Amino acid sequence: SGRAAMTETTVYPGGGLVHIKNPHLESMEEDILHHLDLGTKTHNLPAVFGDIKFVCVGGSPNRMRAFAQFMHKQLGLAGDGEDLADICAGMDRYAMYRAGPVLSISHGMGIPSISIMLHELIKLLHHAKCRDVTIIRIGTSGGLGKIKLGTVVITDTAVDSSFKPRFEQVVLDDVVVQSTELDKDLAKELLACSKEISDFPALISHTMCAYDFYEGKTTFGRLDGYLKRAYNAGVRNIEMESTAFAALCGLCGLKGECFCILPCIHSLTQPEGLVWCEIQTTQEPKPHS
Ligand code: R2B
Repeated sequence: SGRAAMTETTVYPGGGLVHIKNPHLESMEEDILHHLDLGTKTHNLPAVFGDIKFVCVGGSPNRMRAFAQFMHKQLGLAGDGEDLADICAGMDRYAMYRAGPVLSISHGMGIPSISIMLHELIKLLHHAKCRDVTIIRIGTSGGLGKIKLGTVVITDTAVDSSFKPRFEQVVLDDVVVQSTELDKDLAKELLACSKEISDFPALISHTMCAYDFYEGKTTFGRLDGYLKRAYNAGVRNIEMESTAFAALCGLCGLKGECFCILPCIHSLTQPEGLVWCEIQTTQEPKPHS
């Protein structure tokens, strides 16, 4: 299956370990992963998480719970998976569930929220000495162009609001720019997997990451050709986390991929003939079954 192919063909740099660019981490007496309610002194991280191979992240806690239950059943694990425990319940910020070698974690909305979660998740994988981990964002997004509703967009490159493959972050009083390339081989593997499932429309494209839902993402006010420029730059969907996700995965040697579903139930035709589809409900899409 596609899952087996993914583990067989993926080549991981640096012996497959997760690299942390903080030279002081190893000399710390204790590392508290505050928002995950985990820590190096309070938990035996290698024993609990050392065998994790896939990490799936997505916005909402309920969706990531449903995804873990789905994986539990798919992997044929003991029990019905209905009573999976939230590993991060003590902190009430993010929700984390595990199904065999798959970790399923919510990241909330937007770059600051996913960035906090990823910092702690990546340190968790490092402390746990996990090897050859693939991390996939399974998110929601708005679509650009006449794409069938429910299409899965597999991101090859995350771009910023100027359609550039970069993530600009303020680090103390500096603006640091990082690359946002994602793993293109993994994107192709995921597309191949989608073809094994009937009625699973999927495509590979650039994903644009906006900093805010109203000022950056919702484009009902954008009738000035911006969407056409985005489309011409190869963007087919817009969400709010992909550049941070791609930059952080790249920095730490993780194979990363963004995999966004268009939960479109409303569309607006632009004067240019482009269609902007945006989520208009609090109802999150159910994981594909
Ligand atoms: C998609 O949906 C959310 C905004 O409604 C945001 O997290 C995103 O990227």
